[in-house]
Order: sequence, then structure tokens, then C-alpha cells
Amino acid sequence: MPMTLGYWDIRGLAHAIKERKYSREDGNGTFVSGQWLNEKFKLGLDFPNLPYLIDGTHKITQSNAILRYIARKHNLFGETEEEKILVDIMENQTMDNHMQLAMICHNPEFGLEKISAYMKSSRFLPRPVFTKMAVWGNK
Ligand SMILES: N[C@@H](CCC(=O)N[C@@H](CS)C(=O)NCC(=O)O)C(=O)O
Repeated sequence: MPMTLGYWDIRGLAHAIKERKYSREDGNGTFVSGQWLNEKFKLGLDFPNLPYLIDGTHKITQSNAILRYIARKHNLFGETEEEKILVDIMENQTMDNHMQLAMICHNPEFGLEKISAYMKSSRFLPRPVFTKMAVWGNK
């Protein structure tokens, strides 16, 4: 049965969830302005919010809860205590990075001129931030 991932038509908090190959091929519910308010309370979600994931009888909100569910389902949550600690650290560090980046992106002072200057600077990373950079052991 395909999973349904509901979110706005942006990357935002759903990007990391979409990036996980285990949910990428599945169906999704994409909302544009206004639509979500019509659906919000009809889906049987305990705490209606975006993103949400519906997988059979499982109805999940909170982006990190969704990521944890996908990781558990596919045995990517770490086996040893040390691996589980690393997963927890990465989850929270990624959220911190995400929020800092979001604050920059939503800052009205952060315009195209600043992006252009950054792209010409030595700090510019030519690849997307989410390029695969680390793997678990030999997996
Ligand atoms: N802590 C929540 C935050 C969710 C959230 O703020 N969702 C925003 C989009 S990023 C939204 O528009 N929610 C729809 C709503 O408030 O009903 C999570 O990580 O999922």
C-alpha cells in the first residue's frame, strides 16, 4: 500500500522525508494555499499539521516523528547504543541547521543580491546542501 505524504508544494520540513528513498516513490498529497484548511480536520490526525504521513493505519504528524518512523521501518535507526545516540544527535543537529537556514531564507534583508554575492565568494558550495556526504559504516 502506498504511503501518503502531505505537505505544501515546497521542500521545507518535508524535504528530508522525500529524500529518503523508502518514501520517494510513494503517493503524496500536495497542498497549495487554502486547500489544507479544508482537509486539515478530515484526515483523522491527532495533531493535524503539515507534513503528515499516512501509511496504512499509521497516521503521523511532526516531521521528526515521520523520519523516525521511516527509519525504524527500514532498520536505519541504529543497532548499537552508540549508533542510536548518533541518530539522535544527527536528527537534532539537522533540525538546528534547518531552522537557522529557514530564518535566513525568511529574512526580508536576505535578497537576491546577497545570494549572488555568496555564489561569487570562496564560501560558495557548488553542490546542493543535501548532497549525500556521509554513510553509516559500509551501508
Ligand atoms: N514541529 C512541526 C512543525 C510543523 C509546521 O510548522 N508546519 C507548517 C509548515 S512548515 C504548516 O504550515 N503547518 C500547517 C498547519 O499549521 O496546519 C514539524 O516538525 O512537523
